[in-house]
Amino acid sequence: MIKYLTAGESHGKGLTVIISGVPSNLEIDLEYINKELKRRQGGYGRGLRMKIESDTAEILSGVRYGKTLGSPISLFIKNKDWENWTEILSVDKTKNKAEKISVPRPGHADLVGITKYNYDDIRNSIERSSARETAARVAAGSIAKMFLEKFNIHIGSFAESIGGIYPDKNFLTDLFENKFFSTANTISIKADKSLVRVLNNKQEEKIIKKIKTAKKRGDTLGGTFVVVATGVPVGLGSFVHYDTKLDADIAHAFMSINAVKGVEIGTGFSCAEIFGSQSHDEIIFHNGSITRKTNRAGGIEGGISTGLPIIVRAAMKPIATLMSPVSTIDLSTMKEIKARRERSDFVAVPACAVIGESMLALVLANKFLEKFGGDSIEETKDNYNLYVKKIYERIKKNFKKGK
Ligand code: EPS
Repeated sequence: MIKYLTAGESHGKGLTVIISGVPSNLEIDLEYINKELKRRQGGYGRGLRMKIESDTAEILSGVRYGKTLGSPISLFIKNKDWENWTEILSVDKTKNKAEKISVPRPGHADLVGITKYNYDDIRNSIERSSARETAARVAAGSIAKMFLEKFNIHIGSFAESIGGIYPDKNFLTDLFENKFFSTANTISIKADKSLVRVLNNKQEEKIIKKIKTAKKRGDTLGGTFVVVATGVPVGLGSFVHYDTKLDADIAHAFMSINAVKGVEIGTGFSCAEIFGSQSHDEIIFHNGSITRKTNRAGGIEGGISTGLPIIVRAAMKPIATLMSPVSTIDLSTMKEIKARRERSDFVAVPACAVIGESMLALVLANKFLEKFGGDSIEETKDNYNLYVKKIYERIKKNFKKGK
């Protein structure tokens, strides 16, 4: 099964990720990985760092002649900005001459980090808690995506709202009514063209205006985003135990993205306000298969995928670094002071949605391999094809009248 580990500081030499459990003979396209990394860097309202970096991955192991070997795949993404931080981020003890930071930013990991790890410099908290780490996750996620695409599973995303500005037409309702698209990547094709990853031009204009206002105020904004996966077969995850549930893994994966404060699957919180009869998806037999009329459950029932699109919605809080900072204390004097300004983004919701795609891909690839196994992609395909072929045959046989 898929496991991955990232390492690297925001202004260190670079980011490393090792991903294990990918079957052999999966074709790896470096261009695909780099395209995903570029998508993560986009969005109106990003900070100056994104002008310095043009993230690309180097594959260090696990791939030969463009195909996976089944061994751990390691990737390295160089931090171009490292050149400007060699002294401050030096691993060498004798070179550590950086001025210590003692003023923690509210909303960031600064204070909890120094408290927990007994650091004597907030810089140590800043480096690893930075969302820069998500570049490594996207590199791993793009391998998971390439794997899933072999089974016609596609993942896409859009920003639903930024700074409270929603579109006039709620695309989510269409998603719940099963009306919106054929494959999830068509959502991304549209969203990729927007400066803020939205699906509506009028909304985009309003959002850009609001981001400009935020910049002028020295302020930041958050928002909500939606990630969708199509082509997911029925049967990933399980209800047998708390740690086997697909929705639990997805919630965990999304909550682990920097600045995410809420996750919903399907109608999420809003289903708590309506009758059951308005909430549950009626089961139908359509075109020779069992499906649902609607998809308010977001593609998961009882911790198991239903075969309908997986719909995840998440909320990102506003970036913690403010150019017009709020109050905090200086830990060297314990006196009140305005928080430090650090170079940062004003808005990163579009990037967060792209990261969400990778997180969902990693969860689904893991659950897919948990179910179908296979040391080579050919073996996984055989197992998967047999399962798909037999699903309805088995149900029909098991429920045959008079059996
Ligand atoms: C980020 C890199 C960071 C920030 C941002 C995301 O670069 P720097 O700190 O050098 O400007 O732009 O990080 C944060 C918003 C944060 O709160 O840590 C990236 O690569 O995505």
